Amino acid sequence: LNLRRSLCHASATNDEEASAKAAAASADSGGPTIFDKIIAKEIPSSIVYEDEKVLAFRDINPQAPVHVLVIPKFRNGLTQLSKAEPKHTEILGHLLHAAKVVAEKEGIMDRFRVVINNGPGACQSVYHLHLHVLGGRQMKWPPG
Ligand code: TR5
Repeated sequence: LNLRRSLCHASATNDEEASAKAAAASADSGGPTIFDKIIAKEIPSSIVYEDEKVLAFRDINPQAPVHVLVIPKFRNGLTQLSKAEPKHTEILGHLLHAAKVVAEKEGIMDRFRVVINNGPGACQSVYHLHLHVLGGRQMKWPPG
């Protein structure tokens, strides 16, 4: 776990972010996450797009000039993509479409990447499904 922490947190911008991630990194508890407070607007975020089903807001620790998270407002068991069931197909499609709308709004339609980290081994740190929309620089491959 320590190795995983250092692999996943090497780019953390400050101690607060690193410790928030460390606290969340180990498991999918099914409990509330920081994103519930962002959805409830108890914690401010920089909102890029919002509709009745999804919220898109800027990542606090951006990995590219454009780094937006797209999340379902109602988690409905979708702590991570590996929990997806047939009942989730509509919201999963809605999230992907919202990612495209975000790319359009941000002016990166011809050069963006959508990422879902699933589980500790993929550096997932918040257990509320989210799509990362990244762009505004040359995106490299493989992503690492
Ligand atoms: O590592 P995964 O894929 O789970 O992505 C979680 C993302 O949430 C990371 O890129 C974090 O930088 C981001 N994050 C974490 C917090 C946060 C945030 N983005 C916006 N606002 C945030 N607040 C207020 N608090 C966080 N702990």
